[in-house]
Amino acid sequence: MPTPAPVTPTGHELVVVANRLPVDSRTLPDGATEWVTSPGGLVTAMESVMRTVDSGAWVGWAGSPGEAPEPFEADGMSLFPVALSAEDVEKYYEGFSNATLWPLYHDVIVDPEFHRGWWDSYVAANRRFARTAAEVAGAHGTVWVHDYQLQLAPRLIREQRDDLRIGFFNHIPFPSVELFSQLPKRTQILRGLLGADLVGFQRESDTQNFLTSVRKLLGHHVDGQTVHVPGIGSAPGRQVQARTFPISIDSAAVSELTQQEEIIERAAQLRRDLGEPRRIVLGVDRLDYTKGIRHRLKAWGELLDEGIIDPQDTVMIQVATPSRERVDAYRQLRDEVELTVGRINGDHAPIGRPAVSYQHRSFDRRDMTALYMAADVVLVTALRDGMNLVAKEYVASRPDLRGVLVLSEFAGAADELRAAITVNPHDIDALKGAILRALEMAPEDQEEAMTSLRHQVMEHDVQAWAHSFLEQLEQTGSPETRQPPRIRLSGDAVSEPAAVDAALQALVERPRLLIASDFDGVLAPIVADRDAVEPDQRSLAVLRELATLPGVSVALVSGRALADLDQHTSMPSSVVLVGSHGAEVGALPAEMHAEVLDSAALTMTPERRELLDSITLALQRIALAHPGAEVETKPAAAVLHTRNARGRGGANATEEALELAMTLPDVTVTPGKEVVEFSVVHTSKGAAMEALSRAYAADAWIYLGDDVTDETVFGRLGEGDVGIKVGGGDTAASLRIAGTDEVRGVLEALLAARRDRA
Ligand code: ADQ
Repeated sequence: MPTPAPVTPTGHELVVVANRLPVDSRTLPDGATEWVTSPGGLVTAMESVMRTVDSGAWVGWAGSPGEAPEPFEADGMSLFPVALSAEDVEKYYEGFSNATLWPLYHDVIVDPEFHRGWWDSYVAANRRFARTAAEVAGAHGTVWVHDYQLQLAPRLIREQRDDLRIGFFNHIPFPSVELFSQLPKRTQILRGLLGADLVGFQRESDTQNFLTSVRKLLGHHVDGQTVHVPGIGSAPGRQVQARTFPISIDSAAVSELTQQEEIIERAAQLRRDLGEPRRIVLGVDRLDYTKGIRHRLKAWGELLDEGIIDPQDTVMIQVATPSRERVDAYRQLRDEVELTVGRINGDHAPIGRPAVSYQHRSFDRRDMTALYMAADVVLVTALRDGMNLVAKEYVASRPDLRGVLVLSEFAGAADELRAAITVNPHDIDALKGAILRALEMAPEDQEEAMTSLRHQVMEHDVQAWAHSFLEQLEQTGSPETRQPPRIRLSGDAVSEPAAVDAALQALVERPRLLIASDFDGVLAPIVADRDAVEPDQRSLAVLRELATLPGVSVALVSGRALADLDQHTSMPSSVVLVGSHGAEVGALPAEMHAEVLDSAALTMTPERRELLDSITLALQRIALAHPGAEVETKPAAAVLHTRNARGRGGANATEEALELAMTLPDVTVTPGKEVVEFSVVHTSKGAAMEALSRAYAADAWIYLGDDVTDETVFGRLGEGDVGIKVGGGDTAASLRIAGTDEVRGVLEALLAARRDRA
């Protein structure tokens, strides 16, 4: 590769975000650094996709701890290195990614470890990847985030760049909800993933597991493969798709290698080196406990012990690539595997030749192909595996239609490679039986099975995989399906009185009517001291009166805590009070409870209580540093008020609070007028109105509001509903009036018209 040319971060059309950059560094004799492309399947897939866009970028770690190198160009792609300190490598990568998530997602083959410090580092590292991605992606570009190390990145990117299409692909399995529920930060992870427009998995069962977790743990509505993520604060609701995209390999390139004279010769040499055995059985894996290497060796050892396999004519090669050698479980596995191989060889190897040839190192592509060509049987006995590319590489390496694949039913590849001999690797007898069946398979049966397997692998290659994911993302993440906030009125010109009148007249004709209003700025003028608020008593009296009319229900929907709202309005029990932007609901008729309250999104779990305490503390620190700023606490939220802060203090405090928000993936942050609310339950005024209107079976509703948080209600206006914005500013409401005096007028007109109708 040529000397790296520095690049400047300009808008890239397609940005891949993965833990690793597709390059490794090499130090030259003169001390300079050279970058060499690392030839993984993902790199190959992306190369073909990157050729179809004007400018592609890759964000990832360059592989050594410490400062990140400057961005550089490689193979027509701009590479943007992300820095990971030695501590990040220990906690984010080896810790939370590989000692917590990896075992949990692979069905707890070993016990997942959990440490709170690891989580903090995982959040911080995800934020760093997300920030770089948000910086380098062009307007309305596409970002594709890869794998379990970066599950928070989709949401963190969206918080900075709502114009982007964001996709996520999980290369490893997604566990059942029962297992996933063990993860202490499970809801944060789900919310992180739901920042994407499209979330992709290897197997259909992974997709279903994810959807079930979203439904059960977040309470979101799931319709087929679509998750309906409710609107948060002023952000509108979104739809997220979950789909299955089984990954593959560059099949044609592998198949092509098998035609090269030099590689054919390497395969023949390999057989000679092993003493021309009649049969060679091969295993190729990263040295990982998920790959079932111990089970395979156990079966092999027993077949030798029982004399069923003769080591004089049958040899096993086990390639075990060094992997994650600083993680305890991996060190232990290596010891066990090497001990077992040593025992088998000690007991059975003929002099000068191994019974198991064990290779603990990396090979280049050409050597790997030669190994596949020489192997009569390949054993893929993973206890759990997202896909397993070795299975597909073996098939692509056999255009001669010879060879047999033994494949674990717990590898994703088993869904597609139906003509393989499938096996449950936990059942050692079944595994021994499968190995023997493979060794004894007649050439014509091998040919039939291999023809079918090749059909699958050659047609569905990694390029097709990448293109189909990106095509689906393009449809899913299109602005039309994203439901951007609709602006019906701009500026501050008020509506014609006749238009307001006509809307009210049409509304009162509906049999069941819901009348709802915000409090501050609508029923009471905004004042500096929130406790000294003076509501318009006539407006409140009219609302009480409306609540007595047949077919009319009345609700007050406010950002204030419920108790606070109650104190300032003194409403009778016939008026429903909704506080904390929908998170607190006052007394309700019993039959409405299920509809309005019984939602997982609203439950105050111990986890959420703990989170709220830490947020309150952090906000109090910010308020202390900016005199005049204050923190209000509510049952499910903490609020920073900056109205009375001096000079730039308010703006600075808000900025610090929003910065804090970035570190809290499981919090709904709602900025309002000189106020930022952090809620640990997930709702909005709009969601509350929707639930109330459904519970009342209202034929239509009217809502009056002045704040940005009221836009979550106006965004839900349906046919026949009336939304009235009080005061200036862009709004999705259909009508605008000037202030609290006009609100009184509207309420009085409603009362008179509804009475007339009665
Ligand atoms: P891995 O767990 O790494 O990948 P796998 O799919 O088998 O597992 O890919 C391993 C790759 O490394 C293969 O391409 C193989 O040829 C290569 N390899 C193995 N040993 C090697 C050696 N000694 N020298 C050189 N190359 C070697 C994760 C998931 C999988 C999923 C992939 C892709 O765990 O389930 O299939 O991502 O999504």
